[in-house]
Amino acid sequence: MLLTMKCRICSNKNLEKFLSLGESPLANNFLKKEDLEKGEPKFPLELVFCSTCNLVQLSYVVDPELMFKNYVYVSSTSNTFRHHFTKMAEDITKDFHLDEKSLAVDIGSNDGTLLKGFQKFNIKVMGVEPATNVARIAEENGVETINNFFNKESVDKIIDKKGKADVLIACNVFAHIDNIDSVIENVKLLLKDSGIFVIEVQYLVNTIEYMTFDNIYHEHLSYYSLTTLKYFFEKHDMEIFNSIKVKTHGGSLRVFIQKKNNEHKINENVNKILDYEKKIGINNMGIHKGFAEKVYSVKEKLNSYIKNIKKEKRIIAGYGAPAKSSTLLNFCSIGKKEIDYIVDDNPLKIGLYTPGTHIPVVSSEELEKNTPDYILILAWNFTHEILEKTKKYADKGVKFIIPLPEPRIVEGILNDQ
Ligand code: JHZ
Repeated sequence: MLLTMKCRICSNKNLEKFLSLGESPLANNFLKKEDLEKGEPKFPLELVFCSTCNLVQLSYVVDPELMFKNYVYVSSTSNTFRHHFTKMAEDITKDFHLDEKSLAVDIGSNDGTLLKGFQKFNIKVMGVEPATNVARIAEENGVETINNFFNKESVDKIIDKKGKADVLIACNVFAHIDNIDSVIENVKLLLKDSGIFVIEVQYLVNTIEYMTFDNIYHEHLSYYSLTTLKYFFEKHDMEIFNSIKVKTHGGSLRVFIQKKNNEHKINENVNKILDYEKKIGINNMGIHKGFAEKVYSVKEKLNSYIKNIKKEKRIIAGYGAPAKSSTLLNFCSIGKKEIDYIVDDNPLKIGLYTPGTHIPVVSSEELEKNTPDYILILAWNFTHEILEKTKKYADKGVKFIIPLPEPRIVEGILNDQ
């Protein structure tokens, strides 16, 4: 565990702390029954702001080997995500005229869901995934995968085997990397001069506006705005030529980057987004302090809902055991006294217990056997998909608690679907 002494993007040493979510266990560190009494490492979870490049970042960095070598998250569990990645591969293939000669490389390729989408168009692919168990699943799915972090060794191996990349993608990994400067040097090595680098990151503006503070956990070291990304890529002689907003994880940015002075014209989206960020004051400590205050009020409201429900001796189950549920549950001190069990459809999580709060994670059959009065939707980014799946319980009178942006109770399928 290292104390981040300076900003990872611009080296500024005067970082200002604005939010503390206390000491928290590692969000994906689900426990086996026999390990429940052993004690888990906990690390501070607090955010600091850099007024030079505007990056919001964690003050503590946990060793990535502890977090990513054996991983329980797989991209393919939700239909929403499978569809998102399939469509992303299709859009990139069409927009950038990829063909059988093109090579697409995915950094943090997980179980190969995104690369499968490129394979449909006969595009050559290569995944890079540090988690051994997940890389194996990708290989079994027919997606060639290097089981390593994205470093010089992986890059040399890819160039050796397949040549340089036309498209390099990193979805939900950019926020996870501490030494981001060295990663970009490797990106530049692997990318053809005419190639494009595409990243998806959870968008700081959405985190603030939709109060998705549970996305703050040790895996996510950095919380990006386009303003910070522009600063960062310019420092590395690269340029952002387009950016679009996508709905994943409560709001993310897909950002398209090229080596400086390459063929793609800068799309007007880039300035529109940058202007909006300036307008709301993303470069100003005020917006971050305001966010922090709201975080504490969401905690209070959620706790009071749960307290009232438990006073009436009602049963609450959770739906979805995402990494972010660890932040929500630990920060709000919601544990096994409040939640009887959490349903998750990912077989890697079933049979385990949530980090810190030790709530059993079970399959959806439990809903049939032990039907609750309330379901707390912890994977709120899939609210629609989960409400569809649990419709028969809603019909029996089960109610649903949606925790964010502000806790509310609903009775089933939402009108805004
Ligand atoms: P989901 C992951 O975070 C991990 P998480 C990672 N660290 C990261 O950076 C972010 O993504 C961006 C379950 N579920 O995707 C599956 C069902 O069981 O929001 C998952 O456990 N049934 C890489 O973990 C969880 O919910 C369902 O029908 O916060 C969702 O996790 C659906 C829809 C979901 O990511």
